[in-house]
Amino acid sequence: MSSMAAQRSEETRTMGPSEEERNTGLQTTGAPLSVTQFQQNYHKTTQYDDQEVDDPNDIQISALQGNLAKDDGPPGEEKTPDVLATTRKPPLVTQAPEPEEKTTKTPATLCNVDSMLIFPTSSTENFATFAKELKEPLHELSVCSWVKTNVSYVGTILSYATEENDNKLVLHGRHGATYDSLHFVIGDPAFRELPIVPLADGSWHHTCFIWSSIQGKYWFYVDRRLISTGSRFQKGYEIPPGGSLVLGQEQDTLGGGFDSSEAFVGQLAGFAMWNRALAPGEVSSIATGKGLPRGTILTIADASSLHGSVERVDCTCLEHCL
Ligand SMILES: [Ca+2]
Ligand SMILES: [Ca+2]
Repeated sequence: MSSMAAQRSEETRTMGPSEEERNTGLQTTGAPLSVTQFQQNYHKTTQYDDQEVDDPNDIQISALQGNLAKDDGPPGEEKTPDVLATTRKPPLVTQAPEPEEKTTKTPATLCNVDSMLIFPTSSTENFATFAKELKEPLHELSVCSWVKTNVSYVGTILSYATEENDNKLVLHGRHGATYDSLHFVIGDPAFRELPIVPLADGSWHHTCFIWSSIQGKYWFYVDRRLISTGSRFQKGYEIPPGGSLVLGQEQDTLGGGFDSSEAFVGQLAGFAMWNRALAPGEVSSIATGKGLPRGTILTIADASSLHGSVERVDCTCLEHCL
């Protein structure tokens, strides 16, 4: 009970800007919640045990999108900060942008991602597998990754199959599904449907999928905001070791049975997995580029077998991955 209380206390802190957020200005478009508002919302989100629940706040990461937009903008677009513009002689209207302006980029801040994997098409040839296996049963897990997709759905980020059940652990969406959502499967047929807004908008988003068999709960974070949570989800269940873990494709047989409509198309960066449920502060730490909390059991560096057209780009900071 005390750990639950601690968990709630941690969650409370994530709903409004932390001191760090206020200092860095990284967050946020939503107005901070008062304690009373949060308590009301928290109760709202926790009463739906069998359904995913959207966070009552409109989840945005305008700061990150703004930063990335500076790097992604079309050539020639004005990128110089105002402070420099005022000290520099204004160019003639007909002049091309001065080359040195392109060097005045915002310093990279979203670091410790290690590398990025590019899944260029929905071909079932495209996937990545790991040099390591899961060696111990999982009673808790956290899977976090930066995700960027240019299609209107989120395909399969991860699938873990065993001889007994091809859907022991799956994080997947599907092209052409009735609802745009992600399924968080723990031991098929048990799953939770998660909202993908705002994931499929062509920008980078940080995601964490967390499950605790001990508490029978799950948490889904996007850009360090808890956007879906619930209980009575596979309490007491155990994910067995020794199965087949695949990034980018949904397995219907051990290591195969892929379907192009479930393939991931886009980029994954900084993927990592833990055999424990990360605390909200740890999720924030990863999502703000400060590093991976202790105890990873797999990282993107272990995804050493790239199949089909999957490519790896080594990049310490997300801003330098593309
Ligand atoms: Ca499957
Ligand atoms: Ca399938």
